[in-house]
Order: sequence, then C-alpha cells, then structure tokens
Amino acid sequence: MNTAGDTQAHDKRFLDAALRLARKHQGLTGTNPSVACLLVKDLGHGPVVVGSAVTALGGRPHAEPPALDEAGVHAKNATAYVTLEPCAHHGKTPPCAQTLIDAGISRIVTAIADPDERVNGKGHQMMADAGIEICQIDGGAAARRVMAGYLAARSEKRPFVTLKLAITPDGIIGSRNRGNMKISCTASNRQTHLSRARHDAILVGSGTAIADDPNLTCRLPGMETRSPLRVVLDLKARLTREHQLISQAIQFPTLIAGSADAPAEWQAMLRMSGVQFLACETQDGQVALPELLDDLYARGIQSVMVEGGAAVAKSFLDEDLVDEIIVHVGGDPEYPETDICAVKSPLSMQNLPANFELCQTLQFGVDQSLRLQRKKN
Ligand code: AOF
Ligand code: ZN
Repeated sequence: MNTAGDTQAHDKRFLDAALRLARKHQGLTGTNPSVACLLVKDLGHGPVVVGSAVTALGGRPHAEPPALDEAGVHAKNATAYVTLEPCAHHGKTPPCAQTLIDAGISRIVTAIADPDERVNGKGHQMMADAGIEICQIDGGAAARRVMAGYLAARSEKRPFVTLKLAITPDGIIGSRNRGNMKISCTASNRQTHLSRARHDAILVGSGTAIADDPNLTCRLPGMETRSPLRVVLDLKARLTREHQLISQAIQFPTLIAGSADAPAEWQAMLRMSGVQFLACETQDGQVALPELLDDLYARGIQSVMVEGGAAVAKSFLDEDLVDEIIVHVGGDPEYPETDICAVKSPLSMQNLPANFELCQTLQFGVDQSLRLQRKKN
C-alpha cells in the first residue's frame, strides 16, 4: 500500500527523470518543444517505467504516442509523467490528451501548462473530464529551463536569449593585442559546447569572428551533428572565405546578419559558400537587435546564445534583450600584457547587472560558473 509520502517521492523522481529525457532532443525539435513522457506502473514490486519517449527529431511524432506504443497493454491504469501538458488540438497528429485517455491511463503528472493557445488548459481539462486524476507538481523551474526557447517563442513571439561570457576574476574578457585569450579551463569549454548544442543559434559580432576565427560548433564527441546555426553580425562586409565561419558553412550552417547595401560581389561570395544572408535594419550604425531577433524568430529560431564579443554583449544587455546569463570565471587566466590591451567585460563578479538574480553556481574544473536569470517584473 502506497502512502501519500511515497506517491510524492515517486512523482518527483519520475518527473525529474522525464525532464532529463526531454533534454535529449533540446534544440532538435524545430518549433515544437522537446517533451518527454514516461509511463509508470506498479507490476508487483513497486513502480517501474513501462514506456518512455521524447518528441522526435524535427518535432513529430509527439512524445506520448510512442511511449504508449512501448507500454502496450501496461498503459492501462498507468501514471503518465509528461513534462508539458499534453496537446488538445488536431494538428499533424491527433490530440495526445485523447490518445492517453483512449489508452486507459489513470493518472497524469505534468510540470507546466502549454502556452500554445490551441492547448492552454484544454489538454488537462479533456483528461479531467475523462476521469483521469491530474497532478501538476513543482517541476516548473526545471521544465521552464528545458523549454525556455519554446516558452519565449509561444508567449512572446521572440527567441530566448542566453548571454555567455568567459571572464577573468577581475572582469577581463580578452586582449586587444593578443586576440583570443585563454580564460576558461577544458571542463568549462566542454560545458560551453553542451550549451551550444542546446540552442538553436549562436551569435557573435564580426570583431570576434575575425580576431578569434572561431568555428562555434559543438565538438563534444558524438555530438558534432548538434551544432546550431551560427549567426554573425557583419554590417561592414568584413568576413572573407578564409574565415572558418564562411569556409565551413556547407557543413555547419552560417547566417550573416548584414547590410542591405553590402557589395553584390561579397553577397555572391557568401551565396557560393553556402552562407545565408539576412539584410538587417540598422540603428545608430549597428544591426538593430530587436528586429534581428524578430527575423530569427520568423525563421523558426527559438533560442539564441550570444557568445561575444564585449560590445555585442553590452548591446544585448543595454537593450534589455537578455533572458539568462552564463558567466564562466576563469581560474588561471593569461592576462593581457598591459591594462590598455585588456578588453573589459560588461559585467564582473563584483558588478552583476541589478535586474538579474543569481540562480546557480557550479564548479567546472578550476572555473566557477554562474547562472543569472532576468528578474520577473
Ligand atoms: C505534446 N507532446 O511531445 C509535443 C507537444 O504542429 P503540431 O501539431 O506538432 O503541434 C505543435 C504543438 O504541439 C506545440 O506548439 C505544442 O503545443 C505541442 N507540443 N505536445 O502533447 C509533445 N512536442
Ligand atoms: Zn501532442
């Protein structure tokens, strides 16, 4: 006989497991969120997972039907743990709420309601009307993190923006005379590659693209195919086919956010190299960032990680376009030769932006990693 305490502990454990599974396809489900569904049943020796699935690559099928297929006859009277309220609409597939009802599940535990207006509350309602016990438990913060891009896109019609910075303890981001400065340790760099894989796009200014000649891909073993779209702000048509972001564009997609007046031969070079070109609106001689985010959203981009440099980071912060900040503070930096050469980060450990709150501190090797979230109004 299960006590209420047992049920609560099981709910937390299985919903956490579902949230971990949902991360598997984060950034790979297009405009659909990556949702996970676990079907759990007591077959005589305590609750076990009898079926599990995550939203398929590209966004369909949704998570619930394949999880039910796997559970087969065990779906009857099982508990479903779904990271998002099951859908209630007839889209390209029938409503998942109805599919769960038809399979005979007796209880559902979800982390958050779906802001999609075709669903919002209706999925839960359909299931409650069918006599299924609905339980929404406090997995909200973790679920919102996994689906941050989807939630920003559905509720605010724009991509979620993460600003990632690597700084020294006194807030230096780079060196004017040495180009790329080694600040972060290997463990931090791996985490950055993981963050890249979890975003739809990664964005840098042309200064960083030229000084560092980065390739901005995910290079974790086995995850090379999870490299996001690489976006470079280049109003002055400075990148050439020698830069990795251009020369590898066939393999790893690149989009240049440039000026409508960019020379025709330069635009032709980009086309020949397989680079997408987006003619941007400008503001004070810079790419107009809110409009750029609108354009990226219209192309199906739901999350963007801004990776530098200092001026681009500052512009995103000044225009209040950042939702989350990840700062890696390097434990063993190479300092620039002189103070004049040091490029200051727009924020430091001693000077964190007031409209953000620290929500996580982690240690990656010798580096400290801070995660800050924009305060809710
Ligand atoms: C679920 N389970 O795994 C996902 C859901 O275009 P469609 O028909 O695929 O519908 C997209 C909407 O479906 C999306 O906005 C969100 O509301 C929901 N996604 N729902 O029950 C899933 N990925
Ligand atoms: Zn569905």
